[in-house]
Amino acid sequence: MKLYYAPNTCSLSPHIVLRELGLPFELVKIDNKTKKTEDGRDFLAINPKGYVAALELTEGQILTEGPVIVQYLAELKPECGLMPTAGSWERLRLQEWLNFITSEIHAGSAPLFNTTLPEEARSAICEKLFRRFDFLQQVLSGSDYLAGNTFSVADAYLFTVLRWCRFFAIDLNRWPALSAYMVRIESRPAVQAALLAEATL
Ligand SMILES: N[C@@H](CCC(=O)N[C@@H](CS)C(=O)NCC(=O)O)C(=O)O
Repeated sequence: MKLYYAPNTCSLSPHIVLRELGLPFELVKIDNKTKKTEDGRDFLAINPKGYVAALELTEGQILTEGPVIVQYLAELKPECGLMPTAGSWERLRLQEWLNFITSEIHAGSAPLFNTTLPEEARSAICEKLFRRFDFLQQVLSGSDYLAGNTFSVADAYLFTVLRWCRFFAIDLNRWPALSAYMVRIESRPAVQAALLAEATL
């Protein structure tokens, strides 16, 4: 498998999951501005949507959309327990988390990367985002992980998008359970290895 990624983006989530599962894979870096791969190929020919993450399967298909990629990967090695069994209530809860992260935190915070955003728009985005953080603070005050008592693909994703707060000058210490969660997830060997490989440590 090949993971098309760009440092400091949402592709870190499937990257972490690949390492947590101990699956063999190759990393291919994308320049998100030029849409070229590091070996000079046109990324738009690989993923016409033009964004990471994209996973090239051994059979040649390209799978996109981070929340779907991590579910595909976890399903390859169910014994690793990164996702509850299909058909269970716990699986639905996990999907509920993935959807919350993608729509409320990922899409909810990504506009803050735009440095020309007027202050009014930034405040409105932060006001809504901080309500989501308040909710996460409540949940993570009573649990080390999002779904159940163990690390799951949802944690790889939440860690990835909350990490962007450093670029937005948002101090996560305002939500002590969230900042403790970030330290907890970052200390995992697979997360350390992914960060090191992307050279963003
Ligand atoms: N819906 C996609 C969104 C992916 C996405 O937002 N990728 C960003 C990085 S976090 C990107 O590559 N943006 C570049 C672009 O849109 O041109 C997913 O969840 O995988």
